[in-house]
Order: sequence, then C-alpha cells, then structure tokens
Amino acid sequence: MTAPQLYAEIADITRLGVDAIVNAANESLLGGGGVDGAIHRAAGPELLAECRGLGGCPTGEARITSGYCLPARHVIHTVGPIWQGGHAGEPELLASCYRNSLRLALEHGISRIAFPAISCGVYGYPVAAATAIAVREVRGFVTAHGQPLEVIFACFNEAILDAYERELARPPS
Ligand code: AR6
Repeated sequence: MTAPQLYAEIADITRLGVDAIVNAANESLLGGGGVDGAIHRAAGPELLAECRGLGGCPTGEARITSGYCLPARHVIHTVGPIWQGGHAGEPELLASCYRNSLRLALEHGISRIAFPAISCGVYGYPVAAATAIAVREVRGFVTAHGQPLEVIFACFNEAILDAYERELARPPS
C-alpha cells in the first residue's frame, strides 16, 4: 500500500492539476479577494453559478463543486475563521476546515488535493499557528484513513513555505 505524501511547495493553486483544490472562501461562497478571487477568475462564471445554489457555508464547514475551467476537477470551498486574538474558537474552527475538507475529499474518492494557507491572508491568522494546525490535522486524517494519497500545501510566498517546512520537519506529537 502507498503511504500518503504531504509536502509544501511554492505554487499558484489555480494552476495545479490535482483532483481537488481547496478555496479559502467566505460564508457567502460568492467570491472575494485573495485565493478565492483567483480561483473564481480561473474557473470562470459557471463556478459562481454553482456556488449561488449552495446557499453559503458556515465558518469551519466545507462544500464541494466542480472545477470548470481549472485544471483541478473539483473545488472544495471552506470558510476559515477571522483572527480575533485567538480566544474566539479560531483554532478549533480552523482545524474543522481541514477535517471537513478532507472528509469531503474522502467521500468523493479524491486522492490528490491542494490546500492554500486558509485564514492566513485577509483573515489575519498568525502563520506559524495556522500551519501547525494544518499539518497536525492533515497528518491525523491521512494516518486514520490512508487517504487522500497526496496533500500539497500550496504556498504563495517563501514565508508561508518556511512555516510549513518547519512543521513538516517536526516529528508528529
Ligand atoms: N495560490 C495559492 N495561495 C494563494 C493564492 C493562490 N493563487 N492567492 C493567495 N494565496 P486569503 P483568507 C494565499 O486572503 O485569509 C477572500 O476575500 C495568500 O497569500 O486568500 O482565508 C475570501 O472571499 C494566503 O497565504 O484567504 C474571504 O473573504 C492564503 O492564500 C477572505 O479572503 C489565504 O489568503 C478569506 O481570507
């Protein structure tokens, strides 16, 4: 059996030809700035039309759509928490984003998935804390389920890549 692979790389997530890319969306699911805007621009207007039919998504949950003009077959939209200092349930909500996205991936037979650094842009989550949660949750999930087989942490800059590489080098606790 192949062991799941987790790695980080500098990448524009909209260019990755994986089974699913994850979108750091907002509760409306109707697009926005950052990676959300880039995904909608690259996928084309049909993505927005499908998202309209979903009726939004609460923070911490996830929804799946087709990828339309993207090289990725699916988009998993999840809504990260807005950083408010760390005492408003942000860590648990961010962990839920990763778990719920991976659960959808498993249900849809997705074996290669790429995540952006959810909440680390406009939503202001401190990068070191967010990447620690991301790596812990993804490791825990793939260890428990053996799927997805490949998880890419798509980093938009070197600072994010450094943070992921530090976490990935740490032995699992
Ligand atoms: N590929 C990979 N990562 C990217 C890309 C890209 N093409 N573009 C940006 N990033 P953000 P959030 C990185 O702000 O903090 C939107 O308006 C970016 O550098 O996209 O969860 C939504 O509609 C950062 O590291 O998402 C929401 O309103 C990471 O992706 C709100 O922003 C996430 O930054 C969500 O804020």
